[in-house]
Amino acid sequence: MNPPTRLFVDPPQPAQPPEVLEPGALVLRGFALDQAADLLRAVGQVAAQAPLRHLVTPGGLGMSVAMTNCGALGWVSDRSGYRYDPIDPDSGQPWPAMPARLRQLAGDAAQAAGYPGFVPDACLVNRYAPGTRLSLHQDRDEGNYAHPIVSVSLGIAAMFLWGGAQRADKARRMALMHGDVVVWGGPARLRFHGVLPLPDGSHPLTGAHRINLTFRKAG
Ligand code: MD3
Ligand code: FE
Repeated sequence: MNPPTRLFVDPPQPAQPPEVLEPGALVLRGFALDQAADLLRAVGQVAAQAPLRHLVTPGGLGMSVAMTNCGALGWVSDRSGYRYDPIDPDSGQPWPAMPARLRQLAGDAAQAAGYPGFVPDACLVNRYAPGTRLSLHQDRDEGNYAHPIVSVSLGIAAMFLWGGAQRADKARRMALMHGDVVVWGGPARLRFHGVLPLPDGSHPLTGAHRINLTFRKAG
């Protein structure tokens, strides 16, 4: 009999050819799998300099996702709104530099999805604990929607919600597992999307968490 935690660990998924979700959006299952431990070490170094924190929305509520950033720009939210900022408001210092292996992975994934020459200047680190969710939203704070967004999922699998151009459009559900990379660009760039509450579980590399990295060209 396996120990109970084993039941929540995703089976290893070898890298697979890109799967088209809709024009402009591709999922690369297992693309980051062989680098996952290195990526998580790099994220740990970022979080040692710029600790994960629960940002406040303009409405005054604390977000259930814990966030930090690396790169020249970081996404922040406070009572005044959402923005990309070169300075970590908690420390008054620039965000930690984007580790080369993170930038490289994002560029490689974008290339594999048909977006060559993607050089992100922002990497948002989202950490989900059991029960953490991200409600439906669009990513509209970047300067130029011509650039894709690259998303890397690590740790406990989550159910991703992927909607349409309008908030009310019916959303599809898709499991995003450890090592999966999704690239969203072109006509899919402004899709509404979100994440259902994270289930309980444990992953050997992240414990009771899911870590999602989103790479953008924000400036
Ligand atoms: C579809 N993060 O940080 S990543 C976010 O899993 C965000 O943490 C989620 O949404 C997460 O803004 C989802 C997948 C994703 C990222 C950007 C998108 C999907 C997207 C941009 C456009 C359309
Ligand atoms: Fe988003």
